Amino acid sequence: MTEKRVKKLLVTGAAGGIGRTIRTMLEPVAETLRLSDRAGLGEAAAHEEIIYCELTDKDAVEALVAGCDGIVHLGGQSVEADWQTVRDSNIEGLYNLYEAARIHQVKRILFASSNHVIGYYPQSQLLDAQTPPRPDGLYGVSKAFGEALASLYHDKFGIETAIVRIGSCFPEPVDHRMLATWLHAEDFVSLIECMFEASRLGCPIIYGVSDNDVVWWDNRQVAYLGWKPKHSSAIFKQILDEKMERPHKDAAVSVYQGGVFTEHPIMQRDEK
Ligand code: NAI
Ligand code: 15L
Repeated sequence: MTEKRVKKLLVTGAAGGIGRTIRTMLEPVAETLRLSDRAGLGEAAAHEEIIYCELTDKDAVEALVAGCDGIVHLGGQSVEADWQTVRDSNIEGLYNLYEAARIHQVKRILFASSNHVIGYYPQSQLLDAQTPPRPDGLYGVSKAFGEALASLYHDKFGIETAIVRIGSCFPEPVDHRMLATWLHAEDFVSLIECMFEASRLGCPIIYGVSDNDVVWWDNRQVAYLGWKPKHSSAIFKQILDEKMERPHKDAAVSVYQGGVFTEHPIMQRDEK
């Protein structure tokens, strides 16, 4: 990227696993990074601003978004939990974010959706951007809400969102399922670059996955973004085969795209 298209990029959830990993890699994307979370973010580098913010606090979120021209929204509940926890961060918090974006005329957002929006599809089925949600829990339902909210703010207000159904963004795959779902952090960052560089983004659904040998998701409908993941989970296959037995073919982790998330109960507040 030669000229930085984004002047001030807000990254929510910057203290989380993905946020911490990509923080230093985002420097080429924007002139200034505004990093936000409710958890610790350390010291700000020269090109960074740090603002602590609870996403459920509408006024605080409105102030957080002021002055930004792009958002990477990673903040929120990132695994299955009780309804109140999911609702607060992923429904209320997301609504606050889109309202703030509308008020401050932020035109482009990346929404970190999840493969758990489509977790109940079988691993044998190839999905694409037209595939409707089939969530595997309340967390997946909240991400489906987020996808719908992004669509509404696109149609009504012209705010463009890259809805990224992230697979598994970790340093390496930790089980056989992740050979299909793995997303290398560098590939995620190159997607962020592409979505802010594109002359027209729209509101596409993009599967956030590296160039793995095992393929469940078809990104051809977003080829116009020019995103080409460079990494593959294939190099981890032998290590995984040596480290652990393949799960039984009838186990949820072998049958469903969302794996063990399909087995979680509807959690109550005191059993997180
Ligand atoms: P994480 O749980 O490590 O980080 C999420 C961050 O959001 C945390 O630092 C937390 O403090 C913050 N947060 C949560 N609720 C908040 C609130 N109400 N107000 C302010 N901050 C709040 O999650 P991770 O792995 O970094 O994922 C980032 C995003 O990507 C999440 O939205 C997650 O759902 C999504 N995602 C991640 C995947 C992965 O493989 N890591 C896969 C699919 C989706
Ligand atoms: C997710 O949505 C979670 O945020 C992450 O922690 C992993 O569980 C990932 O999906 C996955 O399915 O591997």
